[in-house]
Amino acid sequence: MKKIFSLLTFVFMAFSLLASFSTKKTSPPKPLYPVPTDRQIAWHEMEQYAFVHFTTNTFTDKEWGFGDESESVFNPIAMDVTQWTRTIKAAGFKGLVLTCKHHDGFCLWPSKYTEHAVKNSPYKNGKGNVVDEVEKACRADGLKFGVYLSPWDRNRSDYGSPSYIEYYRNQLKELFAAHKPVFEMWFDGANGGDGFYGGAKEKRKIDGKTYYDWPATLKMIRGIDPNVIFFSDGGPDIRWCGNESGYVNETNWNIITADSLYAGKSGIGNLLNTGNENGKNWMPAEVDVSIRPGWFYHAKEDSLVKTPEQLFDIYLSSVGRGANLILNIPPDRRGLINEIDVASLQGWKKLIDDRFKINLALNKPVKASSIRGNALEFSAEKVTDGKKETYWATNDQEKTGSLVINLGESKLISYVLIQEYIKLGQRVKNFSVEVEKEGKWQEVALGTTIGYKRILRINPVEGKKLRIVIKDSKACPVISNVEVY
Ligand code: FUL
Repeated sequence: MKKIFSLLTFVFMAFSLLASFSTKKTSPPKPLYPVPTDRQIAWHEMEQYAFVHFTTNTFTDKEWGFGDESESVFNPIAMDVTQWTRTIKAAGFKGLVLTCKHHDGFCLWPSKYTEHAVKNSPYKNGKGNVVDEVEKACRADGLKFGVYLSPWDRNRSDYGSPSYIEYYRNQLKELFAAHKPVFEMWFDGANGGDGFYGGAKEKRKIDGKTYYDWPATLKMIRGIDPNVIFFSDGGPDIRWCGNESGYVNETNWNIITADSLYAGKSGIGNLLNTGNENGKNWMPAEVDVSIRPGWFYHAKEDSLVKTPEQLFDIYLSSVGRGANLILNIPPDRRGLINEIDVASLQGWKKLIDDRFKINLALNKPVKASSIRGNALEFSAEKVTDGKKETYWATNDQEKTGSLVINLGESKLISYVLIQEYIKLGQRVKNFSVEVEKEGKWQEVALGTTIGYKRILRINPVEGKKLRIVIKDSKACPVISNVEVY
């Protein structure tokens, strides 16, 4: 009798639990515009890729070549681009962006539009094509390939006049026709100043807003390669983060108003670093920083290569704040990534693998303050199911809420990773993380924006239950993932 009674109680409880989830279909939250395009989503998911700065500067020990360097200086004697891509792949990067031409104008491919190129260098007796070799090595190693082509050209006599724009576009056509799909095109904001300019040796100033006629150039490239992501100070797909030191602001909005932005515009560093909560365009930040003080290899900087810990800090202040990281790794004069840089990258990768080894929250039970329409589809457990297309959401009018994750037993917690489902827009403005200690909630971290990914480093603390409190959000929060390490 007792057994039957407890069985009935169990059936009744299970039924009530099921009944508490409404059977009528609850609609998902409406997108909060602006939202990312498909190609921006694909870019967010890359998270980190390498920059490779390589040109005559590597051999002349300069950062900005004047434009009068002889092609004969470019002579990497032990060049092995497969060592670059192997190293980059092993460090966890998803792609590589190559300086096909830097400000000095020297082209790493045998462009038919100039003699100032690798075809007139000793490298492979003028038969080499570094761009092609790197692109092929990337494909072989499963890395995406990206192009940097400096708009500023200190070698060209016609820099500053309309014919240079034609030259620049012809080169883009050459590169994209031969190497598409290109995942990212990097437009540098450094533009104009003194240079060789075909022997004129003078200072030239251009109007960054009008000279390049970017809309026409971008349209032309999209015609050849529809999915390329354009980077510049003014996007349009992704924006510069406003510094070259390796961070975006803790408050990092993926949105900004692009109207008045253009590459090289001065005084916009802070805006680019934080984005704008009420911006009109989805234009997430990319953090560009070098593993060395300079962008090009200089033997005198061998002792200044960033350590694994420094790179880990950069990882947290870029990827960990919802931006993407483009880390520059410049090959040396042999044409190899130097052993010192390789060791540092390996150490960094090991730190990441060790510190984010076991996700303590995976598949753990979660309780939410409320669930959208009480629907299973938006339930709290969606944040620990390991699936990126599922999410927890609240009802439309609820802009606050909390999630309690039960780790099952007391664990040492050092990092908390949170992701918004950005396909529906960026929402969260303010949140905190708490850990339960002897029955009381103790605040262990505070945050503002989340976006694609937010990683919070906390003073290691023991705890069995962890609470994420969304204190303010532009619209109902939509959280797709929480990980705990
Ligand atoms: C800057 C350039 O002037 C540097 O040389 C480097 O290429 C960096 C990535 O962008 O604006």
